[in-house]
Amino acid sequence: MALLTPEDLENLSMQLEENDEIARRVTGLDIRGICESLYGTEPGSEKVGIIPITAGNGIIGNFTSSLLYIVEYFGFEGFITEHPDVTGYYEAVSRGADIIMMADDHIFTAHNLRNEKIVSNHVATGVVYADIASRFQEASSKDILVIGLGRVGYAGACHLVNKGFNVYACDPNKEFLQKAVDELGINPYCSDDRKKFSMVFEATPNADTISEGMIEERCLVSTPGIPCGLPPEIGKKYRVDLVMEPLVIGVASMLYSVI
Ligand code: 2YJ
Ligand code: MG
Repeated sequence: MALLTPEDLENLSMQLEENDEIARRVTGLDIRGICESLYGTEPGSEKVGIIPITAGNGIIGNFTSSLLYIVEYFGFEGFITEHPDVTGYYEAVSRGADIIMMADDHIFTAHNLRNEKIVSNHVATGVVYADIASRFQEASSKDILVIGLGRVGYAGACHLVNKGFNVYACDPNKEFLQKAVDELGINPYCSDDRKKFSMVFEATPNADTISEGMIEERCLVSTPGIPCGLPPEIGKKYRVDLVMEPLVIGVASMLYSVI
């Protein structure tokens, strides 16, 4: 997965407003409503301790401050520890954190110390973006396309299968595709199939993964991938509704999933 940059995290509140509006228009629910419905939870008095982590490529400017913004936006109490790493962990627990959030270059986790639930950003992100795609009110059928079957895409595909959708998926990695066929029973999709979708969940770290042959006019594309898989000219030509945002939606999903 691509590492976030400080630039990706600028204008989070504006991006959140835009995506909330699109989500409301195409699914009938905003991000908060989608998370509440997805997990059946609502924030209580949980306190979230956010710990900066220096391992690997180190601290990312705007990362922990963005998390604090998101935590508070969704109605939780939160704080960033003064120290990073193990010292920060000790500080977070000592200050009474109920939920610990921290990320290195490989994994970003939320761990609820009270109920022992733990989730990774990959899984929470895959599940929520897939769920958003599947809630498209103007969908022409229960067929849904998943592009990319890495950790994010696989989690989303699994959620869609469990929700009773007809899941088609593609990935250039034949082993990933075969695993999803064997374990989830998805239909392998290849772009010569001439089948078009009204709901697309895209989960790749690449641009231009969506081509004209895959989509119906006025379809919904839901994607956490940076860069965006939908070429802007195709988005315009097919009047695609696009839900895409670098951090907030995945983090909201993490929080609601551990409470
Ligand atoms: O604490 C910090 O500032 C850094 N150690 C944060 C690192 C953030 N990690 C990432 O961006 C990784 N790619 C994993 C998170 C997946 C986000 N979709
Ligand atoms: Mg992408």
